[in-house]
Amino acid sequence: MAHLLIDGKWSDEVALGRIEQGRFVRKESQFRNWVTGNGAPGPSGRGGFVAAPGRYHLYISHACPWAHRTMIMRALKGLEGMIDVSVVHWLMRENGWTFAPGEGVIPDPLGESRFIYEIYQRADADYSGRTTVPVLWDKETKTIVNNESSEIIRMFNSAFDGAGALEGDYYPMELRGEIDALNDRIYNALNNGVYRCGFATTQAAYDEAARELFATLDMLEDRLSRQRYLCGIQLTEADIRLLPTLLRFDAVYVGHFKCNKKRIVDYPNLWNYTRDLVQRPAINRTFHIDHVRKHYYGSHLHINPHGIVPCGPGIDFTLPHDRERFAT
Ligand SMILES: N[C@@H](CCC(=O)N[C@@H](CS)C(=O)NCC(=O)O)C(=O)O
Repeated sequence: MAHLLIDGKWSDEVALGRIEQGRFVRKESQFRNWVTGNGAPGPSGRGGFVAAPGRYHLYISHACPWAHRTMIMRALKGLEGMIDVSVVHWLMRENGWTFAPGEGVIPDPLGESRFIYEIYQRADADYSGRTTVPVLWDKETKTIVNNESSEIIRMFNSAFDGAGALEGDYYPMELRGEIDALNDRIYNALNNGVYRCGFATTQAAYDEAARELFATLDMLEDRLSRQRYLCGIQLTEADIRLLPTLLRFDAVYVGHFKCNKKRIVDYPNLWNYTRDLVQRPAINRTFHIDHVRKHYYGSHLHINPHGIVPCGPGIDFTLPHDRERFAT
């Protein structure tokens, strides 16, 4: 399980969230400032964080689905040359996320941190809380701008548009109501729903989470039988938030989190949709299935005490897909 900083000190206390009546309840992120085109404050937090190439640094894990969405938006918006990235080791044990050497690890170029918790200590010497990824760091004021992935992707979508980002609006005005409603349901039932299944400590809590999860997959399967993307003809933020969970589902959530009523490969539309998206070069280069498999099975020792990583299943994300049958 994950450890915590308490008053700036690394502690053995453990909390990815809390358990209430057997139910897993995720804790909220704490740094909530926004990068904006002109440095004005965003929907929360204070201003002063102007979008400028080279000013911000992103700390991520390739295993983490929340970090994954920020990497997808960064790639789709052409921000790879403007916002550098550090990648942690896949194994998260008693020191939280680390920069231990390993395949695909990119060390911290700024503070030469060994652990992600040091980034939080540097931002706030008295910080208490989880030390999660993703983290968006401001090199100029030397602090964390934001550690909430849903907000980081929102700012990446438009803040850098005047600074050379690629065209494309993944949260267009006319679809916001629909995107927000989908995000809500997909967050509770899927993105966080898989964790609610995997970390439940009572049968009733597990049953409730599993029921919501598969009802939501059924709903999405139906929706995607009629249109290419969740909101119709256009790829949106809702798709970007769904995809990381779909990409991890059969490899990890089916076994490790007991989400095994059906697999994604058993849903023809969801499975074709997953391949349609992951085969795009910008998205493909953000997906590292080895980090995913080794992280979950190796790190959550409370549900997999020996940390054994299973040998399968083999999943072929390169198979052709049939999604071009829809108009775009
Ligand atoms: N609400 C956060 C959640 C991020 C999160 O939970 N990240 C996990 C990895 S998948 C983490 O860093 N856990 C470490 C910990 O809790 O100590 C977001 O969406 O950015």
